[in-house]
Amino acid sequence: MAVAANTYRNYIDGAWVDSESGEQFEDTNPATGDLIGSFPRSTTADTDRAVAAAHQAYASWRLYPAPKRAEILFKVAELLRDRKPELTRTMTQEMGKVLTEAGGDVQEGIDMTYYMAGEGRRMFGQTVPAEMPDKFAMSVRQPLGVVAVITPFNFPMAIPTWKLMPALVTGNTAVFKPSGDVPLLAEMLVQIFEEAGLPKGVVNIVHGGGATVGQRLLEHPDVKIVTFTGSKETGIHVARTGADTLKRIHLELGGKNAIIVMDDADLDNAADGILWSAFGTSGQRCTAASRVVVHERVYDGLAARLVERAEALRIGNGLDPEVDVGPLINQAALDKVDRYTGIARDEGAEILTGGEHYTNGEKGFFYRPTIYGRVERDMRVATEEIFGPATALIPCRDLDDAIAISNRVEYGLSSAIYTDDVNAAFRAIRDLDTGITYINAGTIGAEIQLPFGGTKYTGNGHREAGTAALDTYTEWKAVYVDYSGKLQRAQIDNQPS
Ligand code: UN1
Repeated sequence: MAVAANTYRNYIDGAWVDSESGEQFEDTNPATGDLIGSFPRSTTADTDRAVAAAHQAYASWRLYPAPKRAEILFKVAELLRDRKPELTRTMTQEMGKVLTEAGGDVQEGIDMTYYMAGEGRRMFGQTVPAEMPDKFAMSVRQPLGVVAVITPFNFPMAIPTWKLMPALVTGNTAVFKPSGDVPLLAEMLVQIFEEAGLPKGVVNIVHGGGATVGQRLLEHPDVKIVTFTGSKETGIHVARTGADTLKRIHLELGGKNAIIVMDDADLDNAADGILWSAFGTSGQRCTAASRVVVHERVYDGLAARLVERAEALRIGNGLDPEVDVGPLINQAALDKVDRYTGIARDEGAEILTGGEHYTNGEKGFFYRPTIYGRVERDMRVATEEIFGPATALIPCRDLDDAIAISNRVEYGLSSAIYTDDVNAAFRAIRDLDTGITYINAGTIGAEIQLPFGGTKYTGNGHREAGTAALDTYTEWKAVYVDYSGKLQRAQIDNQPS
């Protein structure tokens, strides 16, 4: 077939190769519609080749001393740091988030890479006393094999590094299938791995659809771990399919994160936190605040501040440094937010601001920052993930009511409370059923050295980031060394009857 100027390939077993399908899909800029490049529409056979390469590479990669694996990751971190300006700009063009946020996404990738490279010299196990004399007992972390890394569009650099870096430093190998909306950033990351000297087959990238590449990864018996960030529906399918070959499944799914604002809160500070959490990245963060649970007594004051500030946000192409809110990722995402505005209206909520497309001569997928007012706790806009620049203001009576409303949804990623009352803050920490809670800050801005993940339908109990991530990519081996030179049995077998 005829190929466009910027035609990219898969990377399998240390070589850049076309898909055997010979087909490509197009990657476009969501702010302008401009073509960014075309990428292979890979097949099951391409996926099998990548898994075979990763499987073969695992035999030697697992035996590399971890500090040596880490040296390569440190080099990757340096290359990411050196290329931060270029990666940032490309991300804004490919994904749409404004330059400062794209820079933050790249920075999170750099931080995670350094952090996990550091694990190459830690990866602590336990040594414990043994029951018998002349016996030694310890535990060590062991890798599992090939990891399928399936990533979303919203953090094109940060999320792949959250998954790839702990997987690799612990001795696993990977097949990476990035979102078809952001294949270029993924490609650039893999180029950096290659440049840093990662041995062939340790990381492979296969572009293409979930129904082909993704599905094959879920079924392939040589894939031992699947790490997936995306929707609840797909996550359930991943878990179900992976169960047939007893894979370890790590899921990072939806959110319906709430910020509570109590009547003693600093309303200006709260309004700033809400704005940033609801409309940053055009609301396309798993951690975005799509609910604000506000004490009746301060409802009007907070609503007025939010509307005024939301209307001052500048919408447009994220390459323009004056712009605060970029486009949504694609037409389907834009349609979904607009559908929810219709639902909010039908359910009897107020549309305090926004609630419509933003055009103003721009071609992209823009939606006005939107606030639904006087939302009742069980309305659909109060319970379903929207993943766009829209948030629901839900009035509440007191702290108990606020916590009950917050916990009423099926997700449990991130939560926040604005209050000056230390007792209320600690009750919220204890009772908000989420994996992350912020006090006097919005719901976004998780740091990479603490566990990231959520309760309920947000996931299946695993965590990314911090040392908790190591649990996803390793399993424990307990080791006993008997240096007595004779049969000692064990304490339980030496008891008088
Ligand atoms: C996500 O939205 O999937 O806490 C990740 C934050 C970022 C990561 C978000 N550090 O908002």
